[in-house]
Amino acid sequence: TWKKHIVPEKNDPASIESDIVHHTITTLCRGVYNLDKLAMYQATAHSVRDRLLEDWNLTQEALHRENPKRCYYMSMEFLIGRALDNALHCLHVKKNYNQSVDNLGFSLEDLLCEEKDAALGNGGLGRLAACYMDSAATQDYPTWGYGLRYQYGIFKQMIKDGYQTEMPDYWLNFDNPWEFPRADIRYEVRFHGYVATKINEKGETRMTWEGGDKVQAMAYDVPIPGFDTKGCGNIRLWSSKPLNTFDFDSFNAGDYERSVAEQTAAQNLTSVLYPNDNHLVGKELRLKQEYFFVSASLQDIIHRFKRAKCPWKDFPDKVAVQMNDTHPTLAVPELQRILVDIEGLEWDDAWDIVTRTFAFTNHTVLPEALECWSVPMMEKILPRHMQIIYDINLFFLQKVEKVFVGDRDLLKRISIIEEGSPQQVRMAFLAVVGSHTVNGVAALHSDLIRKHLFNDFIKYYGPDKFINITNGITPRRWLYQANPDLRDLITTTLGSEDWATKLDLLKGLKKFADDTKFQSQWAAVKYKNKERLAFWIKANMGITVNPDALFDIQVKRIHEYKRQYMNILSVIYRYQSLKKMSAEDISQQVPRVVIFGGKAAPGYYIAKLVIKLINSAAQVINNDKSIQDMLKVVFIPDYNVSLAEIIVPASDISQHISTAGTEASGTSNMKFVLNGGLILGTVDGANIEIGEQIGAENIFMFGVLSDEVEDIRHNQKYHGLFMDPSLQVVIDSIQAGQFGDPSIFGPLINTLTYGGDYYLISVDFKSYLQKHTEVDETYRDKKSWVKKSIMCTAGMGFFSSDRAVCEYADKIWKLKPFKVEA
Ligand code: 26Y
Repeated sequence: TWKKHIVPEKNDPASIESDIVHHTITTLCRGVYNLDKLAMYQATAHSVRDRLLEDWNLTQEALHRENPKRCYYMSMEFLIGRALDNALHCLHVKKNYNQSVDNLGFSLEDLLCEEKDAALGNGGLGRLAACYMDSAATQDYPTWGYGLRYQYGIFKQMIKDGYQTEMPDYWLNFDNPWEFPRADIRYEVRFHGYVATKINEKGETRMTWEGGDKVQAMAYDVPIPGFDTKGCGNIRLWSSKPLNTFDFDSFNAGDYERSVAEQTAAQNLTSVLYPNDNHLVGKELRLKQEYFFVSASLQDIIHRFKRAKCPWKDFPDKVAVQMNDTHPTLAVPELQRILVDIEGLEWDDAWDIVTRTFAFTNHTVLPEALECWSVPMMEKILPRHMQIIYDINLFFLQKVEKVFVGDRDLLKRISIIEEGSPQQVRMAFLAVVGSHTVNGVAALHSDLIRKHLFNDFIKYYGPDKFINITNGITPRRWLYQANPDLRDLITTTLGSEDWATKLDLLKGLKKFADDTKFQSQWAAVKYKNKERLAFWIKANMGITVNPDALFDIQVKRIHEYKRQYMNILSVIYRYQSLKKMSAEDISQQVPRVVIFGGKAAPGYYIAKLVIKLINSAAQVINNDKSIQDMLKVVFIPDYNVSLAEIIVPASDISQHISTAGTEASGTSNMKFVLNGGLILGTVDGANIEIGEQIGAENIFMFGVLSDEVEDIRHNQKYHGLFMDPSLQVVIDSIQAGQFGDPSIFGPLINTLTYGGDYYLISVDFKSYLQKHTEVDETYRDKKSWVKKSIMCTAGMGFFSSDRAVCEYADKIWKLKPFKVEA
């Protein structure tokens, strides 16, 4: 009943208006006479958050009371983006907020743009975690996310003279209404130190980890509203703080400065997100972040478990932990350590609990992305964990040896410790051994990890431990919110909004695919979205693009395996073809706008050169009057979640052209198709399943198959490269200086020539160009294009993250929805 006094009860525009004004005066301490957009955004956000809080409290209280089994999604990254618009939709109050904000003399759409993205992730893996939290909340699964509260999220990208430069992301410079600091929820985390033995209460000898340095983890909660439900989820993010107890004794006066510096170092632990995507740089600070993260999260989980006074053996019936890639794998030895060293369990009992608790999702097969940590580094920072990992490995290898007697090669291959100097801990193997279930993220990818990366493990465990759960995306953010006109058209056509939580209902659009009126409405929405993007490009970059042109988009992290390089090479080829045509012929072509976006890891030299080449090509092509605007190239700087919300709905075609077998799934492919964009892709990741769902006639696929790649590489190595002549002309033109000083691009071109063309650009180039021609021809027939576009959206039900999260809950977490009543 006390809640009645603080929770806003009315959602009519006048009540909302007074709540906003209330927050400007109290929360912001601002008079109405000096309100700017930012302040107005903050007051609005606070009033929305009040409305969320009720649901948050209801949910957490009910969970506390009933104590059902819960799942914890552990992820070093959550790429959430903005929260306000999403919350307004979830609470179904957007319309009234529009009016209230309008009455106060502002535009809600303007205010939404004031919010800084929560960009606590690199790319696909982090965005996937955010989509899964949305789906878990929407479907009332008692699931919490655990992560880190980085002071600086992914860097801001700026383009200077065509090159990427990086700036820090000051996302917390202003008050963040979407987090609740929990000053009372703090845990200590230890590093370094030494291992000793002690006798416990039962008189048994146990190891104990002593000494070293300690830092404190403090919790911040980010509420995750569910759509159409009273339930509200949560992501708990840890921030490192120096310990309150300042140990003066151990420092004499001369060491005072150093002791302060150490406090600062503690604080810096969670300062910055490592900006590498699919490439490990084995830095000590990163290892510390990983341990800090799992230690704080497990302490919190165990604290909650203990409140119910269940016996330890019931732990896996109350707790499921999903590890988002290997980044949280230290949770395996950490839980084993807590159970054996601190709680006094026997090794085997503890190990049984550990392996019934954890499950592990693999997101990559790229060797350079697989986490391996040097044993000496691990020994120094986490001495007790290193011992435990050795023991886990020893017991595991003993069991394997019993089944495969004398197979020393197998033991060497399957060992968690890789021999070498220095020795390395293979985190993926540790995660497999410590989990009951391992999953890949698309059908092909799961097949590949069963066939290669984890093949030896299948020999020992059998195949059932390794499953596939194809990724999904949340239809709320990626259609309902990002594409309001398409949302409304779909809702009117299907007669209800139910598709937003039951995405399979989209198949109801199929019967309208040939309907001329519906087609023209559908095309009009796409056109409007293209205008919106064209407007953004003009306003922010000064480049004019024509919304009648075919919008061809590739936005994702810049990486050699994703082959943005092949894309720009084909653009240059197109440019040269135009240059060879008569003015009359040029005017008959299908006009194209090729749009790129994405960040390169700051230390990834070749990826940065790709960005430079794109911008250099754009410079020449966009200013060449002779091609009559038949081709434009745009590199959109600082691609992030909120830009994606504008870019995705505006595509005619998008590109997902990784070398077959390298892209685990891809999720932007799903976002584009859901919004009626066609795709041009290789036979890789989720592209394959998208094709199966929407029909082969609605997808442009090309290139070699993943099981051909190995042989081709082998042949190239021993018999030399065959450079496709069409590719050779493109390279020649770059080397001739058509796009500026050719010496700049030398190292990039070498990846194709002397470098052995590892990602098979020259092999796929010809079929890639052919597909582009097919795309142009198909686009000429507007009617048939629109039909394909409708069939795309209509076939995407399967790729809802609701479906994916259900699969996790049923097959892995053994978790049921927990409905909160109002
Ligand atoms: C270890 C560290 C350097 C590291 C950091 C981030 C390694 C990998 C990553 C990120 C990986 C990632 O984003 N993988 C992507 O996951 C998506 C969600 O499953 C997939 O759709 C996508 O194909 C895959 O590249």
